[in-house]
Amino acid sequence: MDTTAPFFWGSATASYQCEGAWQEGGKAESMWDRYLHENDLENGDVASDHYHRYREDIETMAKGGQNAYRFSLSWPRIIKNREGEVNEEGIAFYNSLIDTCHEFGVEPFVTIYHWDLPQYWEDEGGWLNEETAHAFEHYARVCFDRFGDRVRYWATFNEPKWFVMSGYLIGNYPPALQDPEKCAHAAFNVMYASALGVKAFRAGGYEGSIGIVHSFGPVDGVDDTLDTKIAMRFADNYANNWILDTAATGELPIDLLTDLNRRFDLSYITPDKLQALREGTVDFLGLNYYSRVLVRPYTDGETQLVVNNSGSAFKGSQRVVIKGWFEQVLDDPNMQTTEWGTEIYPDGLRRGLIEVTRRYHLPIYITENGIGVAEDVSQGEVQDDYRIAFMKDHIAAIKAAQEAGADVRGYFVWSTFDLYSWKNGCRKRYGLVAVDFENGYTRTPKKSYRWYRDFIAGEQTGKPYQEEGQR
Ligand code: BGP
Repeated sequence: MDTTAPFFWGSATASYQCEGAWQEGGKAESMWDRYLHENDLENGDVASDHYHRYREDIETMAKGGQNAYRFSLSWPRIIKNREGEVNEEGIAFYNSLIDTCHEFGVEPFVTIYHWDLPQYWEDEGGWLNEETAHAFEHYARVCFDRFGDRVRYWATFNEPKWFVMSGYLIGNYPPALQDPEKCAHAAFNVMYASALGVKAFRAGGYEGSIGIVHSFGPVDGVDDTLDTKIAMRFADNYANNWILDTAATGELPIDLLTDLNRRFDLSYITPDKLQALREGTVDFLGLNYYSRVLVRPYTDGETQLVVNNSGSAFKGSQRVVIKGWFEQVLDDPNMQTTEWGTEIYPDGLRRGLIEVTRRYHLPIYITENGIGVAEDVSQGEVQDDYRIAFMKDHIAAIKAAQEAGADVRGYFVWSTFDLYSWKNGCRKRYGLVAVDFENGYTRTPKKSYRWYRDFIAGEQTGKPYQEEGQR
């Protein structure tokens, strides 16, 4: 890995959530296009119109002092069909986006898969079909071949846990299944695909480094009892270890496999695939941090997974109970939460980073961190002091972890500008820059954008940024 690279202060997006242009440039249909259209749900057909405005967006990032842009490539924009034919128009679009990054001195940090599976693979069973893993390997190789001369930072997958659990267990994302056995199978195929992608990267001798991005939920327990310790281990396996252990060490957690093997047919986990996992370990970990996982022992009842996709009306309605394993505490009245019920807990990041460092000894990038809020963008600059406070507290947690030995090399705010927030729609805004979805998709930087710009300038000049009044 390049140890001379500067610390990355950037921000992040994902193709489906920001590009729009769902039928332009020879793009094939994605599973999200199909699912949202068929169910008549708010969709990303236009999203933030980044496909047409990426130049303005990258220029704004650069003016904001950001030196890296984490974005994802759209598989259905790049590969036309199951035969693996390349869509040259899609390649041209990303060539231009990558070149624009370099023109403005912004390092492209590229995620190969951020959830927009081509529908032509979903039609064949999607992540339940091992062929999809091989198709991913082909797609990844096309990306390395076509963009590898200008991209030095790659991530195979964004958040396997989140899209696999949501798609196959909770059922609020496509393919909208609620099936624990299929969930385990999809999870394995995704980790296998990731390892095949890493192996292809190494075999091709491409420059740079490759990692995976995980939705990091460090686990805390309500007390020090043995029952809580056991529940914490189950929760850690569920929330973190099947991704981090597998990607970093090449080994799935054996106690998790033992438990799953008692319930399900795992005969698809063959020795050759286990070997591929061992050979496909990553160079770095990308951690997306939104919140910790506070755990108490399982008491009784069926598995329950309820996610708040609606904002304050359903505040407090979230539930995570995995039968026989653990219950997540989401109803503590002392918790500070967002309107969507996500706990705000910066110290989880500090402790989590120290623990991940202790376990894996790998370089880490914080590939997403941010707060989703319903904001009025029609009244000039959004005064998002809450976002500034959120970023400050989390950056302070990262610095404390660095002092304790964590090798953190970058921080990416989610998100670069307002975009489509999956099942929450465009109401849930994370951007440093406001997008007026109702009025021509105009962009207006928020107060947090200015704060981040001044903060970065302070970091880069070695004169740490101080608030007005403290100078
Ligand atoms: C992560 C995803 C992003 C993004 C973010 C915020 O899980 O990688 O794609 O959406 O979370 O989540 P949400 O939009 O559901 O609030």
